[in-house]
Amino acid sequence: TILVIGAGGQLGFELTHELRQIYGASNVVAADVRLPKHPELADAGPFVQLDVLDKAGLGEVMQRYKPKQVYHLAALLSATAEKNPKFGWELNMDGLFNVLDAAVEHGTGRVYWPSSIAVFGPNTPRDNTPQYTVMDPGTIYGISKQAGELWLDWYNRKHGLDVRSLRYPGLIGYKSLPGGGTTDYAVDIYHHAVHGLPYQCFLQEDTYLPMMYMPDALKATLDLMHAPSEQIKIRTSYNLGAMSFSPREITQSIQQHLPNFEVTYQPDSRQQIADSWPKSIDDSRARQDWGWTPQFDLGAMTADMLKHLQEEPQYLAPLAA
Ligand code: VAH
Repeated sequence: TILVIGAGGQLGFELTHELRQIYGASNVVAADVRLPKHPELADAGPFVQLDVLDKAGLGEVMQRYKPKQVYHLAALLSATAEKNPKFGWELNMDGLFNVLDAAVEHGTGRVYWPSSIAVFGPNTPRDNTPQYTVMDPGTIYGISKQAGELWLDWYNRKHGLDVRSLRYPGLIGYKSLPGGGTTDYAVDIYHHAVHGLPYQCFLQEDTYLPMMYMPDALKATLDLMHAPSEQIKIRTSYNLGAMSFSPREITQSIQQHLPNFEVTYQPDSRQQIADSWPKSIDDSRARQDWGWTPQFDLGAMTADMLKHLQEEPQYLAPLAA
């Protein structure tokens, strides 16, 4: 059995779907603190309501399902955690400790926990950011991810726990909406374009950020989790890259398909967060250690996103005109 904690989130929903395809729906337990907004989550396979801060509740789920693998994805993302810093720290850290301790107690084979480019900060070299470098994250989310990475490595060394992690760039997919991130504009913009609505972007048009299409993020996660343990040389978290683009460039790629689509720029507090993050990532260690290669560039992502959102309106966000 595989347990996905935070299965209702942007990544969790897609990862649960993918894992159920590979391992069989009944072998993948979806857990989330909120009842599913996507009916598929509970219809296609087992679902449990779980607050990862509830140690006893987590213990019961671990006892009941004895998962061989746990994907712990529950967290507050960058923008949300800045508005709720203490809860952001509590959920991101105490939630991680509860999962790590439960995994050691129940002898879980492998534990996955996502990190982020948010671990880098204003003094980190921003172009082709190396695996090992200055990291001075300025957001609570980034601080929690940096601390969490070091705890993963510690649990690996002290308890032999097979923990694995990736520093995701901004993730973009059509099946699920992001929740409170700084890179969410790159998802929202497609929904507005398909609705035929103009989009007001909360970042400046020349804000370059590392980004990745969801199929690539899922491939990287599963490639990492399926690699033999001896190939995983980094037990904090691997840099992971695919492409970088700015709001102007993603707008132009959409206008190739929808020429009348218009975007205006109204930077908000998320601009400062974006300006503290890398513009591009050196992920040579992921390529070297476990064979990472991305498939999607901006053009391919835009064509695929627009096609799915136009042909499968159930995924289209309901937007006020
Ligand atoms: C966020 N989407 O914006 C997340 C991610 C790199 C960005 O960590 O907070």
